[in-house]
Amino acid sequence: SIIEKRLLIALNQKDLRVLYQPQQDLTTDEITTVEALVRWEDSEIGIVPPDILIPIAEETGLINQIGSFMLEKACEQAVEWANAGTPIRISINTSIREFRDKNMVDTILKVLERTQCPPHLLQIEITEKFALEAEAEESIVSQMRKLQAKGIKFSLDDFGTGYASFRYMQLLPLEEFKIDRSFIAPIVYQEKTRALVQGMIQFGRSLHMRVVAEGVESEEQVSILREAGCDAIQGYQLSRPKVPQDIETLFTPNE
Ligand code: G
Ligand code: G
Ligand code: MN
Ligand code: NA
Repeated sequence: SIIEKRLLIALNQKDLRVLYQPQQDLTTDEITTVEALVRWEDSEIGIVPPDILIPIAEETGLINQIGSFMLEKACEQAVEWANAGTPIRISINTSIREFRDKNMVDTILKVLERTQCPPHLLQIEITEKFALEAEAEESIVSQMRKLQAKGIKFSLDDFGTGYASFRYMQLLPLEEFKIDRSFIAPIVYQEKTRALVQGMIQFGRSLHMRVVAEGVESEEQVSILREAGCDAIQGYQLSRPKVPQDIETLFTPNE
């Protein structure tokens, strides 16, 4: 397809951009983590939003190249911020398909080494939207363990929307999960969803996992989440995804 052809060109020219969306820790109010989000505006076909880009990249196998590009950019950015006295963790999105690449662990470790990025500044989000084939489970878990042993953290994205939320939670070595924004939107006015979110947070606490609420858009939502013991928030209430220079102003310098 035309999109596939243009995407290949864009990847070869490194003509994709990365925006960063901060997360605020609710105990310290500090920004400790930012999520890296891919953006693509092609000179011929215009803006291709991630919702269209990512599925096409998955079908065509170009998702691995997007993953490498994002990883490299994120590591370079993490090093730049760390050198400036603000060691912020960067969380990148991956598709479960990227783990089918048997070289994934090596690729990640090489990029960390080349960029001199401390592994603890990298987090990898795995979305639970995609079904995990039984025969792939063992391999994914072992790849994750290898990376985890180096200090890389794993987060389960879009929690609550997949086919097997609890299965993923049981199986995968995860430090964190992110409550999908479809659960956060109604917490102020829908008692049932509020109870569900409070339950998810308690569940995270009993598993000693960090719980992040996504899509937080109002101060009322922040209060409910804070009260419920949620660890961190991400969403338009705090900041939209932005270019690095525009979110640096939110960081607290470490002296
Ligand atoms: O930023 P937002 O609309 O822009 O992202 C839409 C979707 O695209 C989200 O589900 C997000 O996880 C996904 N996404 C954004 N960037 C990346 C990326 O670099 N890799 C993968 N696999 N998914 C991404
Ligand atoms: O699935 P993932 O969490 O990676 O998706 C991130 C997506 O959510 C991005 O498209 C980002 O632009 C979007 N997003 C981030 N914060 C908000 C928010 O407060 N409200 C809404 N509606 N979308 C958000
Ligand atoms: Mn995400
Ligand atoms: Na999500």
